Amino acid sequence: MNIKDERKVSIVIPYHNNMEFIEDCLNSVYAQNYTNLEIVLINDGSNRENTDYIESLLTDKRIKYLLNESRHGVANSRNLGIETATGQYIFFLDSDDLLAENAIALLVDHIAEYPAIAGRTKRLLRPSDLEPPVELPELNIKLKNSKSVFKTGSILNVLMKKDFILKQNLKFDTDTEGSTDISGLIPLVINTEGMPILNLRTYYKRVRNDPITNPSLVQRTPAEKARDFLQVYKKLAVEYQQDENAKSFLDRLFLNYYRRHVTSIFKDLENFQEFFGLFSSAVELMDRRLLSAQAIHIRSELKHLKKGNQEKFRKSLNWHMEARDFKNALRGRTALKKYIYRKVFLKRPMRDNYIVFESFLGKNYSDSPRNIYEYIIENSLDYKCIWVFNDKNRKIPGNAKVVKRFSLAYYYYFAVSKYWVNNMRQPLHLVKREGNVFLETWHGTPLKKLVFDMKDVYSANPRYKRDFYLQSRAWDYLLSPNRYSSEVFKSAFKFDKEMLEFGYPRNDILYSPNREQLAEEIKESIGIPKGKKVVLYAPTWRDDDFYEPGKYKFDLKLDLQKMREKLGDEYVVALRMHYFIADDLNIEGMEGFAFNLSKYDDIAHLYLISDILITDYSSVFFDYANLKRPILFYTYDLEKYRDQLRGFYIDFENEGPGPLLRTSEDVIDAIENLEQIKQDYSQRYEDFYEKFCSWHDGKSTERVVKRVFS
Ligand code: C2G
Repeated sequence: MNIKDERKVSIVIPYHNNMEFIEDCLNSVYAQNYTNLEIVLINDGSNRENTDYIESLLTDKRIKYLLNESRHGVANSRNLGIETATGQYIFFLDSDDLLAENAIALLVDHIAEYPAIAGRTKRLLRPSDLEPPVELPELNIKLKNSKSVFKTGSILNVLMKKDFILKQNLKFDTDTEGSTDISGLIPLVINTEGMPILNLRTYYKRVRNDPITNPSLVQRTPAEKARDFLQVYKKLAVEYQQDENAKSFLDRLFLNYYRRHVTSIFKDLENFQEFFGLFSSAVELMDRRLLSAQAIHIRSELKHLKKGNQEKFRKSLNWHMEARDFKNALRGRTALKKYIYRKVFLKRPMRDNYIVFESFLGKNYSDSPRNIYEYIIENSLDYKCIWVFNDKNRKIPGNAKVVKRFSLAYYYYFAVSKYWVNNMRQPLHLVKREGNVFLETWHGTPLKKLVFDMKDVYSANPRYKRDFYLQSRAWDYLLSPNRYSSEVFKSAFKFDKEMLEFGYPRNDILYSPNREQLAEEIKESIGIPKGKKVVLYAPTWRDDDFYEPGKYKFDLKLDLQKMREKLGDEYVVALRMHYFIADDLNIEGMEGFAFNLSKYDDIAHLYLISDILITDYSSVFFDYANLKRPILFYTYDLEKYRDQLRGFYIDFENEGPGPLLRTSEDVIDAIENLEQIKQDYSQRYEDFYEKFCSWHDGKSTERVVKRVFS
């Protein structure tokens, strides 16, 4: 043990029901290169399951474990931590956050004569945030005014001397759930002039990705958080009335809070009275001299609050919100269009016979929305149809109005059309009006786990779960292709409205009586040589391999050269990338054998023309199985996909209707021995068909249209 290790650091971790993150948190503590630690872990009334779990992780001798039978809140746990701690230093860590490996060593090394020191905090949204920066900056220590260090109101990532804590009687107020750090911060603010701040990352603050089922304290609603904050502010403003330093710190916290949150708190008019009262009594306590430094609209709102004049406050706030919206609208064309949408289009009358269709984010004319649309025009139903495409010059059958995605016309039609038909999620900023009917067709039977069934999301968008939840609240009907999917959708999407268990309209074509003739026509239009059989390769995307949200990479691992050598006499290959894949396939030199059909509108046509499907974890095989043709799975990254990225709903390896293959050679081999594979998998295929395809009979579209549109 070196000399500085003689000073013990007590790390205080309050814990309440969180199985997902605690292990990473504890591991980051166990891995500290500063070893003279005492880990005070307070299990604050967790349920049995979580308690068993946490207890199984307490493998380190340096742990002091305290158990509250019922929940008392974070503030109480931290106070208990202070009472229990025997170290010379105390550091608070939240149980979903992580420490950098050298965090404690750095802080202890540089605290010197100061009572406290802070490190740099990095927001943790995705695993890559844990990687060190490419160029590690040189250590740099700044002395900062403690009022500005604590302007966020958080006590995390601060190492404090225990004797200072005891002398100042530093304690956290336990009256509220949230905003409890503030009471503990005040002694630090008023008794330390300057405080050292390190420029190196010591703390990773996790931004949880599931605020719906597992919200953190900061993910509660704006109203819940504001109630706590205002209560804390008022109590402390009275307590520290005579202490100018503390009072000015509190008033600044209040003003910042007001400026940042007032519009979201008052957006919900139901709470107007309550919050008017709460803010009025808070403003009463604030030092009036601070008003002069505020922007004119904030000043006038605060004055009306102070005088208790509701009408004038309401007017000022409305003006504030209108001005803010208008200012935002001037940021650019997109913002302006959204502004016109909200202020003008949404006020136009709704048209009961308008339907807006969109498939795969406007990329193509396909999938169930297409079948529903074609049924409507073929049966001359009295609707005006609007199709959304990225390309405004798209030509499609019938006389639908074509609008470019995110154009002004797009917003107009979304505002006035009663019906919306979409196979994906709609943008969050589209507002569902009273009377709107949203038919969500979705786009496949799930093999890979979805949304709320996914443990954690290593995707490009850390707000995925929250967004998904908000978007799916707008869906009135959700199509289901089989009973199994109905169950999954209920749990994965938390969908509790009407499930249309009619099979997928997109698969009707696979039961068409003239499907042979259709296939010939399609082959000819694509230019597939006559007499050649077609192998369709349609893999899915990888959650962790992207350029930016919605733009994913794909590395073609199928050896086309070898395939041509071995199979070229009999077959051609149709390559069909997932619509998220941004990489263009390079098939130079493969002309006549490989066809890149990634941009082809509807994959159902490609099913019709193919003799074999190769896929991986894509839902395409659930649809393809309707044709009862052979399916091969090219699953070169099975373990990673199954165990790290997604997880599966079914025992794919034992239930799938075809073999799982690891290499291009295996794939070629399987194609050369297709008859054997058909025989080997015939029973499995039948069972699979029964479970996933049997609702299909070519009449799904009719059933859907009759239910939703008449
Ligand atoms: N698709 C396609 N070409 C591919 C892959 C998929 O045209 N190479 C289309 C198919 O219609 C498929 C749909 O996109 O059914 C969904 O694709 P998936 O690979 O299953 O992936 P994802 O978009 O993540 O859909 O519940 C459905 C899925 O689990 C989620």
